Amino acid sequence: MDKSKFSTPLSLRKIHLDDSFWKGEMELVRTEMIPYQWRTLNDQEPGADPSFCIHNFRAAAEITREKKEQGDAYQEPKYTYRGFETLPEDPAHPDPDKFYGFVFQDSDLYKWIEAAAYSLTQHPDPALEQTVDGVIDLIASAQQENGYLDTYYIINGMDKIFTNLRDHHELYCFGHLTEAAVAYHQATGKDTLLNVACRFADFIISRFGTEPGKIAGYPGHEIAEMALVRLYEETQEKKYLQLSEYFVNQRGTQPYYFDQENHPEVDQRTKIRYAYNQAHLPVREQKEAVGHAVRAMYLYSGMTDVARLSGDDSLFDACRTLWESTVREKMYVTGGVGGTAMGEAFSFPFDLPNDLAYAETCAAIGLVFFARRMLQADPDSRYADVMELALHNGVISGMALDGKSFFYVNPLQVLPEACRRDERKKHVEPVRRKWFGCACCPPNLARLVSSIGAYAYTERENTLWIHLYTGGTVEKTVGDRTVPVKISSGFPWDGRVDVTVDSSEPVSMTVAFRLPGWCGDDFALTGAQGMECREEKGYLYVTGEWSDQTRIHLDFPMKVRVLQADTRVREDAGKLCVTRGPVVYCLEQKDNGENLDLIRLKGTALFTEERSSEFGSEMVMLRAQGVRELPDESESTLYHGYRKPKTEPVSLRFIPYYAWANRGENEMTVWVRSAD
Ligand code: FUB
Ligand code: ZN
Repeated sequence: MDKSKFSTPLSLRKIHLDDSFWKGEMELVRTEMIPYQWRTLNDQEPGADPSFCIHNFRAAAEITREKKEQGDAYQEPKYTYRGFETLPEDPAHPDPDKFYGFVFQDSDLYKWIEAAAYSLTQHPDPALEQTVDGVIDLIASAQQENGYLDTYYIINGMDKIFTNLRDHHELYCFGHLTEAAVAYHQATGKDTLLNVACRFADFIISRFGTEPGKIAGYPGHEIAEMALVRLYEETQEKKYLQLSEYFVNQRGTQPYYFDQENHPEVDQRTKIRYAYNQAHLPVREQKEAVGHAVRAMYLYSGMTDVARLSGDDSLFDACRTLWESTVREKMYVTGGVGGTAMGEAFSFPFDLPNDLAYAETCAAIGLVFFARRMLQADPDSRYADVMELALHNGVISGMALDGKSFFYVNPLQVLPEACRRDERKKHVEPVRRKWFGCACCPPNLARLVSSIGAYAYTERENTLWIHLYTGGTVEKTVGDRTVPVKISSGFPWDGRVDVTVDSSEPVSMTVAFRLPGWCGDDFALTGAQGMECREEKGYLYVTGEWSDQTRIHLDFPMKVRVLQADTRVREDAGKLCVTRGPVVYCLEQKDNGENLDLIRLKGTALFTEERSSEFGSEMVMLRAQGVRELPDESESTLYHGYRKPKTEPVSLRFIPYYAWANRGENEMTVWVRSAD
């Protein structure tokens, strides 16, 4: 690894976004999703599946209070398994002392706090901050004296904590707690939640490890690995990095830890599927992205962090291999990952069914985490290309344009009738839902979108990397000076970018501009006279004296690109996908009539662009001529002898994939049959 290229995201407090696209998405999170999700966490949103999240924290806080009051006299309830998801008999009248929802319900609140924290860095909001402070006090009051914090076990019985790492999610909830704590500390300087996270982390350190008497396990659902790295970076306490290293290095070693656990409550007939948890091999020996896709993405992200901070080449080699496996064999053209609903998992290489896709929103989000971390360790624009792709397609397809409903699964082809009548597609929904019993995706979207600046730019000493052309002002620290760097762009609809610096005094620095893969070498740079320009791994490094006289202009032409898949992707054989810049397009029935599979398009078709505000904010829609195969009315049988199909010309309208299903239930397809 070349440590001189390592970079870190800038503090969000130094980034002030103002572009119409991502700032618009962030505003949606701030004005709609954060208040909406707060109501759902409190079970106050009519028509949304109940969450019971705040309910559980209240119940746990009450137990913790009683325990403190009663001391040794307190009688701990004996743990009895009541199901992976527990629901009250009467949802309107939950028992105030009981735990409800999935075992990992706590994580939804932590993700919401994280989203609120990022939002506060961009838009101070005393009322929101007061709400967050209040719920942080509730969380802190639920924490046990020894630092343990997971409402599921606090309520159901502490005698079985850390006994089912494979399926229960204490370390996952800890990870989300930690991410929220760091984010809130960075946003507000307040440390109540950070102290809660540190106390829980210290308790975990006291219980985990390979020494006799300790638990030689690791998380069944990863995230603690990357969260601990953030905790280390925030507190500079090496022990947190060491715990993360331990979790990474211990995974998949023999004897398999999950075999040693007792899983009385889960299906004993199924042999443990180690790969589901990425625990089939030590991580350095893993060559293929496998198992539950969100877990995989979170693990690989944590591995990449650990590799960078420990300068571990063998670990980074494994990250590279797993990256290649993910993006060369197992990623949808939308940046979605997870080809099968069975285990919410990766399928085998090139198995990427469009209509059966899982492509969970959280998995695409995880791919963004992984990509940013790869970029931090190795600034190569191929990682940023994937990050940009996932963000503009498979991630934000997870939320409605009004921010009020969500997809968990992001298919690339939908026939609404199949969603209703085909058991194999029961995970696919033709319209977004207001909320989910398992609501991992909506608050994950909120936290990612509201921290987009941390993905757009990273820095090291006097170098600022621009990975995404998100418009705004970035306060770059150069020596003892703060230099406002202004980026103006019309991305993702317009590829022109202007960069200026607000400093009358020249400042010596480098700005590294990503050269997007989708425009190849077809870009133009002006305004860099007198600067040193050097291209490396898809970045253009412009070094020199920057001042308010500097006007860099870049033009990345956004031409329509018609893509074909690798021939090994059987599902896409003979099909085409329309893209423009980072945006993937689809056909919807609303614009193109039903039976989208009868439509054909030439790879050389000419496209016209249509700027439309039909969906609220402005988007570029695309139009092209295609043909539609006509039903042969002379035939009455299901099969008939070959006859050249009759076709009629048809004017096709493509809309951005992320905007689909915002006009009610209808057919949709990303891949269109080729007419060539
Ligand atoms: O297990 C926690 C979350 O719930 C996972 O990340 C999602 O895939 C869903 O299963
Ligand atoms: Zn999810």
